[in-house]
Order: sequence, then C-alpha cells, then structure tokens
Amino acid sequence: MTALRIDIVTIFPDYFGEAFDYGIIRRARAAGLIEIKAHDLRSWTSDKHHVVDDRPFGGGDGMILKPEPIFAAVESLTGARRRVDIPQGKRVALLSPQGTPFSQSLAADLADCEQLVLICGRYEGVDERVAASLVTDEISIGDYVLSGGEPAALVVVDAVARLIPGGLGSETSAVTESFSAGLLDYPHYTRPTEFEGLRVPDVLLTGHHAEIERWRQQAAEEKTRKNRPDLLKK
Ligand code: 6GU
Repeated sequence: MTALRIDIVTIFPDYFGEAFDYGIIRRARAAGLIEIKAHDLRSWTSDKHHVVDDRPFGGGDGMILKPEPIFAAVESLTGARRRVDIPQGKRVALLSPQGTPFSQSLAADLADCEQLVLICGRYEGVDERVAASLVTDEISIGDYVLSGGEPAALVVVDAVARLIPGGLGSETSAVTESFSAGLLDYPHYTRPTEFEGLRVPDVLLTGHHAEIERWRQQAAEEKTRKNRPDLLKK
C-alpha cells in the first residue's frame, strides 16, 4: 500500500490553510493513506516579477494564465512535459468550468491512482495548450462559474480522500450511499421521535428490517424524483 500523493498547483497556496486538517482528510493523512501539498504556481516562473498571466490574443477582457509556468510545474511534479508522457497511474487535472462534469465514478477512478496533480485555473482562463496537450483530465464541479479552481480542488480532494480504502469512518457507507446506486440517499432520522410536532416515520421505530428496507428504497426513489429527476432518466 502506497499513499496517494495529491499536488495542488495554485496562485493562492495559502487558500488551503487548514482545509485538510479536518475529518476524513485529516484521518487519511494521519494514516499515511494520502499526502497533500499546495504549491505556488509563481515558484515555476523564471522572470523577476514572477508573472503567471498575460493578455488574451485576439483581444477581450481579463488575463489568461500563461502556459510556461504550468508546463514547468507539471514537469517538476510528474517528470512529463506532455500528456502522452504522463506515466500510467498518474493523473493531471485542470480544474475549469469547461471541464467534464465531476462525478462519483471519476472520484473513484482518481482515488485509485498513485499521484494526482490538480491545476487551479484562475482569472478569465488558462492558455488552451494546457488542456490540449498537457493534462489527462479537465474537470468542472458544476454548471456555475467560480472565480478560480481552488474551491473545486477542495471538492475533488474531499470526494477522493473518502474513497481511499481504509480512509473511511464507516467502511460500507461510501459504496451504499447516494449516486453509487444511481439514486439519492434515503432520508435519515435520529432522536427525538417527535420534535415540535414533527414525527419520525413509524416504520423506522418498528424494528422490522425488511419493511424498513422497503421504505428506504421507496423514499430514496421519491426524493430522487422530486430533487433529481434527471438521474431516473438514464
Ligand atoms: Cl473547476 N473552476 C471554475 N473556475 N469554475 C467552475 C469550476 C471550476 N467548476 C464549476 N465552475
């Protein structure tokens, strides 16, 4: 068993602060299952002012992240200067709103690799040669625009860390819960049985395990129909 190494490339390394010091990520790190480091993209610049961005060819608003520091970062972290040279077992992902949608199955794929490099996009874009020729994956976490890839990197690290074998509080919950079954999770309740007139469904108090199982399946389907009907149409 060798630890999954996650390298985050960002212009805001301090953004990640204590983010990896809590919960499952902290336990996975403490257990040696995962190693996470945030690197400053500016450390791979070679000019005096550590410039990482420039104006877009063709005009338009905003600044574009330059290719050279990103290619240098990936070379120093993986040994490869092109996607085709990235070794089996390593993944290099650009986080951008133009990426393929992040999903539980992609998280499971990434949890299986030995090294994951996450490149946080910033400003109005990243020079397209990074997506076209360098990275193995371009990932978006949803259909909305963030000002940078840093919050998305946190999302990816969290989803991946909890899928590493041995990194879970409860071994089975990762496989039985939402999405792995193609449905949302069923509703959960705990004490008290009545709170300000709001009752826990009686069936959950009966101890009839088969009936409880049936109720949970049906409740999961209803919740999915209400909140995520798109999941049922596949
Ligand atoms: Cl990965 N980055 C940015 N900047 N915006 C996003 C995103 C990523 N995923 C959804 N929106």
